Amino acid sequence: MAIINQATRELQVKIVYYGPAMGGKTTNLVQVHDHVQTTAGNKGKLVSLATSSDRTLFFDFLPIEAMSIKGFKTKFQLYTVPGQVIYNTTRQLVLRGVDGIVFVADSQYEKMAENVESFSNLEENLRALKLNLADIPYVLQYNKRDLPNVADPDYMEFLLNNRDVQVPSFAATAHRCEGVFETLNMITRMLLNKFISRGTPQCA
Ligand SMILES: Nc1nc2c(ncn2[C@@H]2O[C@H](COP(=O)(O)OP(=O)(O)OP(=O)(O)O)[C@@H](O)[C@H]2O)c(=O)[nH]1
Ligand SMILES: [Mg+2]
Repeated sequence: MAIINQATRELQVKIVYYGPAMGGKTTNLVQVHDHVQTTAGNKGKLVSLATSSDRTLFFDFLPIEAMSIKGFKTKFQLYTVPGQVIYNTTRQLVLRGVDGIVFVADSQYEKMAENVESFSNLEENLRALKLNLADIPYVLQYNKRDLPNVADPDYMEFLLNNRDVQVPSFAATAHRCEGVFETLNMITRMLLNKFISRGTPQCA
């Protein structure tokens, strides 16, 4: 749940990067951290809790501060979940208080079953938190487009973006920073629209 502090005029929003193991969630945060343009001093530190082989063990966390909008200083907290199937309890914990989601799918053809499974796991975990995906702003990212064995984006749309309301989706090659900011800009815009333009602020 976004925290809006009327006294300090700050809006704090939590975005979770979700998706199958090795899809590129951590890579997105690393690229955001390396390239984000902020005024001096407000770029947060990327905290990663990973194994020696770089698999996310608990989560990654990156706070970034955006410009003031309508007098509110906005702070985005970016988290990743561990994609490995066994870490489901951790995924549920990281999802608590989520405001927006970036689902990072792996475009390699042989990963389609894992993408679909991870997407259903997201819906299940939200349900366990009494949340409904339809009520949460989210975007899809089709990552690893540089690899030779990728599925057609239309096929990925058919598998992952076939609900009543379609959401924005982006092709990406995260380790080259392609598509990373397009994805982040869209989810932040959707969240700002929700919380500042239309939303009724809730005091912290
Ligand atoms: N070829 C290619 N490799 C990528 C791309 N994005 C990420 N990778 C690589 O894929 C591997 C896994 O990326 P991570 O960002 O650690 O994946 P993750 O989704 O955080 O994985 P978990 O933490 O296990 O859930 C790393 O070796 C990345 O460098 C991409 O667009 N193309
Ligand atoms: Mg990771």
